[in-house]
Amino acid sequence: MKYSKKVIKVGMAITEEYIRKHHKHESVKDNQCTSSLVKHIKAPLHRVWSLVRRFDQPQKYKPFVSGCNVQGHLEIGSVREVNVRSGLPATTSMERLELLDEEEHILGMRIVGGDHRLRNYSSVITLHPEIIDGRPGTLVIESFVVDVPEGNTKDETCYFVEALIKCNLKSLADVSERLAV
Ligand code: A9S
Repeated sequence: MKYSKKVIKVGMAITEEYIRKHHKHESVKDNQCTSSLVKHIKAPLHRVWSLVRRFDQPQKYKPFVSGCNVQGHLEIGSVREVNVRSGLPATTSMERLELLDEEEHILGMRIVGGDHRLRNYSSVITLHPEIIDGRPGTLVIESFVVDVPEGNTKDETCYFVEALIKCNLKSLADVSERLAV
């Protein structure tokens, strides 16, 4: 379906408002980089959220994750140990659940350890209902802030993390749309 320029303009303004409201990472330092990515998924919000909200099972949609252990229950402060697939520049990542809002469909996490180079990484993912081609869809916005590692530039770091998040969101779309039975 071809959307008019006006509809696209309104859609972008709404997305910008969501980013202003939920994806403002406070006090981004000069040695950090931050960005946000948007994905339109052709599946109803409750189905996408059922995958995103499982802090204890990121492997449900994240292609680079082979497994995950969480001590205790799914609550703010829970820390998960993420096992990473071979061939990536890491084997484990310790990640803390910072925010889980079941009403507003917001999940926030912070990386607190691991044998990788992403220091002070925190991310927020938000889900927003939308209509795509006349059917229930989900607008997903994911933003992050992370230290620029020694020896890398801000652009390289942003490019690296954005590429990973794009893979995660593509996989989230594939899994959500496949579930649409
Ligand atoms: O998992 C996420 O939500 C986002 C990122 C950027 C995860 C990155 C990663 O798990 C690798 C994919 C292994 C890449 C970590 C923690 C470090 C990496 O170098």
